[in-house]
Amino acid sequence: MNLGIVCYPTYGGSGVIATELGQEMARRGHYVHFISCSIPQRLNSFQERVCFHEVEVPTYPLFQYPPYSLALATKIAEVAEYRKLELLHVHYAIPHATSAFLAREIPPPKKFKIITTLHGTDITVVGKNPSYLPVARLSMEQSDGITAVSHYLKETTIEKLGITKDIEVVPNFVDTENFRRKSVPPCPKRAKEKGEKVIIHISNFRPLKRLADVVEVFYLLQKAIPCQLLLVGDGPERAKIEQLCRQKGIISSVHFLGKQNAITQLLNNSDLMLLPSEIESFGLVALEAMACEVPVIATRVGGLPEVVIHGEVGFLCNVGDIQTMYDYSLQLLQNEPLRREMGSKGRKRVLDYFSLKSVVDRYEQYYFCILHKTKEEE
Ligand code: GMT
Repeated sequence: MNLGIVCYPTYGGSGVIATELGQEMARRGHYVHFISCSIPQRLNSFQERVCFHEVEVPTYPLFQYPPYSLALATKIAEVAEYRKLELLHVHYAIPHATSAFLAREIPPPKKFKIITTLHGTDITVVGKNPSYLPVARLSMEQSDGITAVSHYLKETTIEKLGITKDIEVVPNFVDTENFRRKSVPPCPKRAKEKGEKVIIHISNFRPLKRLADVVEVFYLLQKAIPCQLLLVGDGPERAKIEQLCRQKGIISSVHFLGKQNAITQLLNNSDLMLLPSEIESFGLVALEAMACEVPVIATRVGGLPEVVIHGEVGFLCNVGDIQTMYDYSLQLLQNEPLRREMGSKGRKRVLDYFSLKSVVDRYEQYYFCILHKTKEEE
């Protein structure tokens, strides 16, 4: 089939999932057209049947905010017409689902079907905001299919947006060939040489990731055992968190690595992942850690309990409960057999429920189901 994929290109789970999905669909013989404002971060090598279409957003002094949604709609319409798109899969509802709907209205008539995948904040933060809600609801209702990455997100979408259309839950996935336990160069070298434990956190450093909680837990941990903290990613909270680490006198044990591509190397050098988010519709980084046999301590919110099974592959705590996160972290870091057991159960869980092959199979079946749906069935 000729498949279009619209996503955000930056670091972030939705862009990663969209890219991996498109690349796997191309390996399966489909023609895949990525449409985005710049090349998706994980689309970093040539692949047969994969093409990238960049959306240019012209500016004009009158525009306080350049209208990306309109430029995207125009680009979708152009790709749909000239590349004969049969299906357009948009990741993250706002504004992608709206641009897709608009693009289909642009003459000459277009028949491509639209599938919208909800990733989380497109519903839980942005979508339910009164400034966007009516248009988010309209765009979703106009999609031919909707998927959500967790049961939590499906229920929330129904409850908060009053969507009446069927929502298929298709979880996120990870490439278990790439994300696995493997021998990698040590990092940070000093920690490895001294046999210190390594704790990792990966995110886009937005307030909802609660970076300060990571620092507070680490502060207690480094008083109890020799350890270091890897902070991977970047975003609005970074300066504040660096300042917090200086104030607490722990800056020399905290590595602010910024955005990184070598996630598997970093995970393979880590003993524990901390993910204390205020909300998380899925938590793709937890899955990546589990695939590399790294136990995860996360919060009991959103879709995280569908990913991290408490007491099996890590532990779940209430949001902001630093003491419990610390207790579980210390328990794991001081008990290597338990840490390893949870790590291997995490890997097994990923292989059983979240492997690239099985989840892309589900997307592919869903694509065909939507393509073959007749008008009467809609
Ligand atoms: O808004 C964000 O946090 C970014 C968004 C994204 O584009 O990656 O993250 C959401 O989608 C991911 C992929 O499905 C999920 O793993 C994240 O849990 C989800 N973020 C939130 O719900 C906060």
